[in-house]
Amino acid sequence: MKITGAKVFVGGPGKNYVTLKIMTDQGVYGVGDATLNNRETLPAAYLQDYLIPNLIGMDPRKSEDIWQFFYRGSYFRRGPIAMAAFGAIDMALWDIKGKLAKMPLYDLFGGKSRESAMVYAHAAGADLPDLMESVERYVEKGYKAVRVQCGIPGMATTGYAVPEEKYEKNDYITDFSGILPKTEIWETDRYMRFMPNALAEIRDRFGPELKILHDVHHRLLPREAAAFAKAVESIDLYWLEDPTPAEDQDALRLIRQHSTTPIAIGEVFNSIWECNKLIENELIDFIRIAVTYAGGITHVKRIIDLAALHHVRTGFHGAPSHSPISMAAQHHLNAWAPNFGIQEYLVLGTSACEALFPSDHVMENGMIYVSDAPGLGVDIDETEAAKYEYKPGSHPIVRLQDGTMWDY
Ligand code: CS2
Ligand code: MG
Repeated sequence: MKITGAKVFVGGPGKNYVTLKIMTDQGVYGVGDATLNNRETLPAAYLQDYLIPNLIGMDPRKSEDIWQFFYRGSYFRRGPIAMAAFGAIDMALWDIKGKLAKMPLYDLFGGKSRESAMVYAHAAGADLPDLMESVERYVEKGYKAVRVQCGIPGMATTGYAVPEEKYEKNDYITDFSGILPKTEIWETDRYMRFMPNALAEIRDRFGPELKILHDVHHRLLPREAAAFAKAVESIDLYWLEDPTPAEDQDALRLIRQHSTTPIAIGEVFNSIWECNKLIENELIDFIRIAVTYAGGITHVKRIIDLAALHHVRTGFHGAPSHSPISMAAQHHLNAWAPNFGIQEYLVLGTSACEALFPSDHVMENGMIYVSDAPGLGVDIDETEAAKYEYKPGSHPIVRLQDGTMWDY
């Protein structure tokens, strides 16, 4: 069996999805997602210029050897661009494998450990009353877990809490008016004074059952993060996410020494080597890696297995940065993983997005029901894909009041 060709599509409704389709000499094909938010043309070029020419003629069933060929063979490896490109190939090869076996991927991984997987929604508000209404709407829709982000009184910009209407329109964080980023201003002191009390009010209003999550988005120093985690301990958060940038894996020890608040980290990591110490030293509770830019199913499965040994549960990244293809890969992993925790899930379900990526994966009452179709159970409609092209855009950047550059 041989790979005979591969195509890359860039574009989509309100997003620049990067989609790979791998064709074989037996008619079976597979799809993969290489979307790297705000840097989308780079994994596309990596695939087109370097990887696809090598793929032609390879046996698509050898997904492990092909993964090793690209990872070890590229010499300058790892990093988000390469890992997104390897990840897309890997997803497409697993899709082909499932179709050949006539089995959904979760069965190839070891079968379902659960019938449905819990997701969390994003509630946000310009201020606390606004946020309460947003949470209320999700609770009414049946969500069991909600991430809460709030504009901070006195802070010049509220970008930290992306307004809910933006998700529905699927334009989330990226500003497509040009390539130059807008600036947001961050003030740690105001945040530290306001947010713990706001979280306490949310807990009071919604009671003990609701799972409450909060994303600090890498904005605190390790000592501040430890103080914050300690201050919110009695609120019983499901998790506190990215309290500090985690390039310095050892710095996370300080948070652990001061608090039992569960910590979730990993959405910007691309390999096991960026989270192995965090996991082995049991400094986090949830690993936020994504199948899209962490080398696909083959590599992420290794991370899940390492995490399972250390009581770390999965909480895969699921912002609309990812197309329904990598979300499908995560639905299969979530159905199987013995150490599944929760899945982030943002409204991807616009009708235009569903037309571009048809699938039978279902989200209902805050739970995902994985599709039983062979392989990934999601496709790309090429007629729809032809309607879109790449649109330049940018994330905002963040500065402190005095102009100091900070973490987005
Ligand atoms: C966020 C992301 O979902 C999350 O937890 O941290 O939305 C993140 O801001 C984007 O993926 C960046 O592209
Ligand atoms: Mg996050």
